[in-house]
Amino acid sequence: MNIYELAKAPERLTGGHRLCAGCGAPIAVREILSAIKEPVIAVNATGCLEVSTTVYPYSAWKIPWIHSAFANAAATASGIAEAYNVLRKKGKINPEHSGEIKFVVFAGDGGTYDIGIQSLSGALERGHKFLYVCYNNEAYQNTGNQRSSATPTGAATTTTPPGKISSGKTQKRKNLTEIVAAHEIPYVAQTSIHLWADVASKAQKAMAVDGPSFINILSPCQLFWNYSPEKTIKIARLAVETNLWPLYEVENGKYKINYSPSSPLPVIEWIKSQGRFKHLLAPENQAIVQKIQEEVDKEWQKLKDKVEMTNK
Ligand SMILES: Cc1ncc(C[n+]2csc(CCOP(=O)(O)OP(=O)(O)O)c2C)c(N)n1
Repeated sequence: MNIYELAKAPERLTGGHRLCAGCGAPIAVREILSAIKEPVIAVNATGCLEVSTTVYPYSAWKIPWIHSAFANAAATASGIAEAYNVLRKKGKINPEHSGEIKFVVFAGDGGTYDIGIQSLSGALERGHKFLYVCYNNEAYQNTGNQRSSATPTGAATTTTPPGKISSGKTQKRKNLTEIVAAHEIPYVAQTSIHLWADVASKAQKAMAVDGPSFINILSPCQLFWNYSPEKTIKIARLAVETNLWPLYEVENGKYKINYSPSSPLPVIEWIKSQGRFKHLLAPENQAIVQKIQEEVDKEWQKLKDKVEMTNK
C-alpha cells in the first residue's frame, strides 16, 4: 500500500474530537483503520480515546463503535465476532453484499496490560477472529498519569513521583507483546505511529489471518510524557532508534525484526527528550540510566535470538 492510497481511504475517525494536540492515539487509530479495506466495527475500552472521541452528544467515529468497560473489551469483541458468525450461518448477513465485516478493539495500556488482560487472554485462547490494538501511552493518562505495568523504569507518574525516596518507577515494564505471543495466535506485532507503512502493513496482515491478532502500537502522550506537541513523531521515532521499542512481528510463531537501527542511539537520547525522565539526568541517577541501557541491550539480544531460533 502506498501513502497516496492510504490518504484516499475514507476517514473513519474524524477531526474535531477532544484528544490533545499531538496525541499519538488518534494517529494510531487512523493509520490502522485507513489500512483496512473492509467494513469495520470498533470496540473501545475506557480511556483517553473513548472519553475524548465520544463527548455526548457527539461522536468522531464514522464506523459502528461500542464502548466497553476496562475489563472486558476483548470479551465484547468476541461476542460481536461470534454473533456475526451466527447471523452469517443463518443467512441473515451475506458477506457478498456487505463485504466481510472486521472487528477491531482499541484499548490503552492500562486497559490492556493491567485491567483487561484476563479478558484478552481468554479471547486469544478461544480463537475469535478479531484484531486487538493496544495504543500504548505507557500510563493511565485519562485519569491524570498513574503508572501502569507498561510504564518504563524511571518514569515519573503521579503514583511513582521522583523525590528523596524514589527516582520514578522502580520496576521494569511488563513485556505484553511476548505474553500475547505465548498464546501462539496467528499474528502479533509491535509498531509505532511514526512509521505509517509499517503500521498499515501490520494492520493488513492482522486482518488477513483466520483467528485473533494483536498489535501493540507506541502512542506518545505529549501531556504526561512532558514534551511539546509538535515532537510526537520524533519521540516515537526515538523509541525505535534507541531499541527501546523494537518493531517486530510474530507470524505463526516466526519472529521477524522489521527495522534494525544501523547504529542504535543511546537511551539517554530518549531520556533527555521527555520531562517525565528529567530527574534521571541528575548525576546521582546515572546508575539508573546505565541499568535501563543494559536492560534495552539485553532485550534486543533476546529478540534477535528469537528471530534466529524460530526461523531455523
Ligand atoms: C475498572 C475501572 N477502574 C478504573 C477506572 C477509571 N479510569 C477511567 S479511564 C482510566 C485510565 C485509562 O488508562 P489507559 O487504559 O492506559 O488509557 P489512556 O487513558 O491512557 O488512553 C481509568 C483508571 C474505570 N473506568 N474502570
